[in-house]
Amino acid sequence: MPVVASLLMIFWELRKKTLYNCVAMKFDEKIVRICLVNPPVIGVMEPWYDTPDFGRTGLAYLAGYLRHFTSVEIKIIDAKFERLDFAQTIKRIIDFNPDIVGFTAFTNEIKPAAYTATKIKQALSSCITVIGGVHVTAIPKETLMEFFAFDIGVIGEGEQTLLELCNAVAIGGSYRDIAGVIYREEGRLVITPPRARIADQDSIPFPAWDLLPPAKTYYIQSERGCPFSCIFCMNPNGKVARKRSVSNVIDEINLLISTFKPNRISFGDELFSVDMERAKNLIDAIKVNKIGEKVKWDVQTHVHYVDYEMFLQFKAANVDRVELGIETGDAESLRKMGKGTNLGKIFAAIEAGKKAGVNIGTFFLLGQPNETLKSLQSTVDLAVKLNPTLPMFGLMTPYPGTEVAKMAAKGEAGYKLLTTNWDEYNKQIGGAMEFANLTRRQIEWFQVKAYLKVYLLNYRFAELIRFVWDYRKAAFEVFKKILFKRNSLTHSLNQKPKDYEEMIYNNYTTEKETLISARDEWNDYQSNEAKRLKTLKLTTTSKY
Ligand code: B12
Ligand code: SF4
Repeated sequence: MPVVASLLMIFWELRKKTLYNCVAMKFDEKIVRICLVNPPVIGVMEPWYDTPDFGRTGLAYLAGYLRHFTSVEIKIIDAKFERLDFAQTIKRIIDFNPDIVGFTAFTNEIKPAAYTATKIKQALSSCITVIGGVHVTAIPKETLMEFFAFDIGVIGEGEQTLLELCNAVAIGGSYRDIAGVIYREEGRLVITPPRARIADQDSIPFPAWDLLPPAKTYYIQSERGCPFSCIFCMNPNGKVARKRSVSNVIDEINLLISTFKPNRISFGDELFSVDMERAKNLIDAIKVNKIGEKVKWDVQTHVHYVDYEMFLQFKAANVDRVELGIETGDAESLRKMGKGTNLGKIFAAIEAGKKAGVNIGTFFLLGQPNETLKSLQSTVDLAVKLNPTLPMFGLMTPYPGTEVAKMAAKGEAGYKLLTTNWDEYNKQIGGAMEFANLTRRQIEWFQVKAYLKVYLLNYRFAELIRFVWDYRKAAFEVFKKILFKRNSLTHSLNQKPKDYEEMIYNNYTTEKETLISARDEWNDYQSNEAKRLKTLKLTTTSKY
């Protein structure tokens, strides 16, 4: 009997203790309110990006992850998708009264994000501002030095890091043990060890699309990463492709279709078919699930990872378009680009696609290293010969973390960096750098000529009219820039608030040298991560 009594006593004490711990957790730990923001635009130049009919995938992923693994109150404000200007965005954030505001930004979005953060800091002084996305990932120190309004930078993949940040804020803990962040402590920047990328992509919950208004298009991500190292790309997701299982992807698409009834599903994957066997299974599953009958769908991939059999499958699954990065018609540039392609592979891929009756989109990038009028001409000639359904010609832009940015900062390959005003870092009409062998005017004329020639020399007159109409806003900006001999596009950015520059300016401009060291640091991270991931057996948790 005394034994039973003692056991009961022990059990009771333990029960009290556990109960106490739970209650204490509830009292000490607050439910964090977090607002995730895609900043507004400072001018609509590319309506398909600046006033998109889709939300930002990265933010939906972060929200989906947070709510799955912890208790938080989350709001997503996608100013571009919701057509909000700065005042409206700022008001919405303030009304939500968050503990944390997390901004996402490509390079051309970093200043709008910083402006919004500055206003939030003024209104809600205890609110913690976090910046994530490719720009801060490429140049973390400079981003925090240039933009004082950001308290914390999240470097690289953000799901786990943001979760740990929220948990730290909930208990008032330190950020020191959180991998992949940069923050200020006693006036100095602290940078923690790099964050390991998530190997099992199926372990990531679906994006929280329900936190945004229903969209016409959804960008989904069936894999992250790409084995190549193109000189103009920092390959943010690393050189080892981490793939979701076919069933996991199909479940997401079916859920999107039944919940939101979109018109289009776009695969945001760097290389949709990097694993050809898996891609073929995925295309088959798309066909079996009759997805192509319910929505338009498109993918981006690489000429090395397609063949006639795959194109036939694409056709059977009713794909709307397969997009391929061609970049240039100059064989020498192709050889040095790090894309692993050549003219032979390009022709073979496009011929196979056409033979199967698939619409092909192609990306070209004008302004390759040591570009000349002759090499530009070969690119235009190639584009005319390939005659893709949708040709797209961008201008080389020295995005931080890329080899091209390093070359431009060093003045190599005929590049001259004009500015680190990130508002100019737009691929279609930006003015971030000059080319030694060509004036910007020449290269911009080539861009216009290239579009005209592909359509006119292939007798596609009606399509040209439709193309010009669809892309009239950007076409008009390019024409204005050429006619008025403008180097910059800032004159078109007419939605900038009056105090835009003054609010952001912090007496610090990112120096050219940063773009040189950034590339080297990024390369180190990429190769360490590639080594780590290659030792893991990257399998997905389920198979279709
Ligand atoms: C799909 C895509 C697009 C889509 C985006 C659609 C959508 N719904 O999101 C569209 C077609 C709109 C697009 C447009 C452009 N794009 Co784009 N795009 C991509 C691509 C292929 C994938 C991006 C993606 O969705 N990844 C999946 C999500 C899950 O990842 P993520 O967004 O990076 O977010 C993760 C982390 O970055 C981080 N994170 C991001 N934000 C935040 C915020 C917080 C608070 C935290 C904590 C973490 C965090 O956590 C997220 C989850 O892990 C990338 C290449 C790449 N691999 O990243 C290029 C890429 C991002 N694009 C690029 C560029 C240049 C552009 C354009 C500027 C092109 C142009 N016109 O000149 C436009 C810009 C549009 C604009 N808003 O101004 C460059 C950016 C380079 C740079 N330094 O800025 C990239 C890297 C391509 C490249 N190779 O150069 N793009
Ligand atoms: S193929 Fe090149 S441009 Fe495309 S994601 Fe890979 S490294 Fe970047």
